[in-house]
Parts: sequence; structure tokens; C-alpha cells
Amino acid sequence: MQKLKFAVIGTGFWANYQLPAWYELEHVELVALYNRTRSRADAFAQRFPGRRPNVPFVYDDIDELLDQHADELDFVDIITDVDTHLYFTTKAAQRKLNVICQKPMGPTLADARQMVEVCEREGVRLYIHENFRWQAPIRQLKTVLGSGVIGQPFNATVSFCSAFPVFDNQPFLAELEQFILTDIGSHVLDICRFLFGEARSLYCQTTRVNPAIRGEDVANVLMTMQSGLVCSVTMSYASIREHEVFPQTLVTVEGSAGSVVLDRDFAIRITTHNEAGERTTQMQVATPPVYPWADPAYAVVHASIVDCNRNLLTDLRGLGGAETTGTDNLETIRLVYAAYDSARDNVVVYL
Ligand code: 89V
Repeated sequence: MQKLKFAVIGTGFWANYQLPAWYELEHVELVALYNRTRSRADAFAQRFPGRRPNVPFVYDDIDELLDQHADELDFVDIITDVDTHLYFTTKAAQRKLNVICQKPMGPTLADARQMVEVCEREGVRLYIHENFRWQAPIRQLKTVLGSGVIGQPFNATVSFCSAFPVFDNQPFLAELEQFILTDIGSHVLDICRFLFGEARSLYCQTTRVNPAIRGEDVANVLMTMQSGLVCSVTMSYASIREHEVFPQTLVTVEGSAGSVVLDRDFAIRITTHNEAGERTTQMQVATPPVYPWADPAYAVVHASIVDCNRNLLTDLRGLGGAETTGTDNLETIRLVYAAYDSARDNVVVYL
């Protein structure tokens, strides 16, 4: 099978995991690296070197990279700050290159829409690298819900609550004016869409507990989904609890015939009534694969990068099935910015 050739745009923290995740898959080849700070790209290339002698590999000028490699590239993987997503997407699309871009899609809904528009206009594919829905426990929970064992779901609580020192590895997050809803909300609200479908309305409240950061580190979102299910989502980086569960998303769903809980350590407990009318609970454990390059503190998240990449690669090969296309992710980012609007104006937003 022909290798699909790609360039990485941005060699910061996340690229250290995104690239080894690509190397878990066959038939992809990294042909160039870009970073605005050349020394960082050079350091990255020491760990992930180019494979063709005498072919330029590291760039700090995106136009030079595209001039040199656009003809051979199949896609670019944009792993830069959100503020530059539209810029690099436009650059790549104008060279007729497919785009994979990290979440959150854009710093505004307008930017995100423009990303979709420019890729449509140029006839290239746009994918958002939304990996949380690819976590093994989230996939297994979806299978349980799809099996109908708990009947028609009517209530859900979804929680990402932690006191993990996230700013140690990603200091730029402390500078964001809009923090937890863009960084974690884009993941967790996407999980809600994946599990429960689209939202009909949303109400949100936000707080900042940590005085050392600019943005909000707590957000509570209450959504009514189009199915009628009511979903309460709590996100916090200020939660000092008995068990630190970072980076797990915990979920409880109640349905007409039972309930299912995705708990810490990937335990899934399904409670129903048996034929005698007695309450019974069955347990499954959805342990994610462990990769040697993954940071153990982020294991479930890093493993999900591989599955997300596999899904996008299959689509790039023309076999279809991509879940997190730009068009799909517009719906997720719409929820993120609707949540900010709701919190600012203290109103319910009808979507
Ligand atoms: O995926 C992310 O957005 C990361 C982390 C896993 C820490 O949330 O910021």
C-alpha cells in the first residue's frame, strides 16, 4: 500500500505524542517539520529524524516548506496554538493539501466556519483531531448504550474534575482568557454529542478558582439534548478530591430500564432488574492499550490519539468513515462558544 506523506506544523508539547501515535500506524511517512522557533524544530528532529538523506526536513518558514514539499504531501497535521489554526489551514488548503488540525478548532466560531469554508472552496478535506471520543472506555460505554440494555436514556452526568497540575506541561493554558471550556470543554462536549446526539439548548456557569491563571477553571453546563435527555456536565481543574482521576471523563447515564456508570479506572457498571425483578449490577473494565511513548499520567488520552489517527487515515485513503470532520466539529465548537455566551449573559441558549 502506498504511504501517505505528511508534514507536521508545530513541534510543541502535543507533537511529542501525536507523532509516535502516527508511527503506530503503517503506511504513513513524515516528510517535513515546521516550527516558528527553529531551534525547537531542530530539537524535535533529533528525536524524530527525517528518513531521506539530503532532502530538507526542518523549516521555520511555512511557505518554504510548502514550496519544497506540497507536490508530494497528502496532508498536513497542524499542532499549533488555536490562534493560528485558520492561518495554517488556509495555507495548506490553498496548496490543495488535506488538513488535520488539533482541537479546539478555532478561537471563535467565525474562524472555525472559515476553516470549513476554505477547505470546501479548495476541494480538500478538513479533520479536527478530536481524540477524547476515541478513548477505550468511552467507546465501550457507547456500545453499552447502543445495546439498549438500560432502555431509553433520560439523564446523564458527565464529569472531568481534577486538580492535576496541567499548567506544568502546558504553561500556555494559564494565559488563555477562555480556558477550561475551550481546552477540556471541546473534548467533553464532543463526548456528549458522541454519546447522546445533538443538543437543543444549553445553560452554563463558569468560575475561576485558581488566581494564578487568566481564564475560567470551572464550568458547569446543563444541556437538553434533541432526544430529550438532560445532560449535566461539570469540568474543573480546581477539584481536590479523594481520588485524582485525571485525565478520565466519568459518566453516569440513567435509562428507562437501568443505568450505566463509567467510573475511575475504566470500570463500567451496568445496573438493571433481572427477570425476578431484583436489582443486579454487572461490571466490565475498558482498559486502554498502553504505548511505550505515552506519558503514564495521560495514558488513556495518549492511546486515543492512535485510534483517532487511524480513523482519519482510513478516510484519507478514500474509505470513508471519518468521525471528526471539520463540519462535524463545528457542532462541538458551537457548543463551546454557546456556553461562554450563556455564562456571560446568564441565559439559556437555544441551538
Ligand atoms: O488534550 C488536551 O487538550 C490536553 C489535556 C489532555 C491535558 O487536556 O490539554
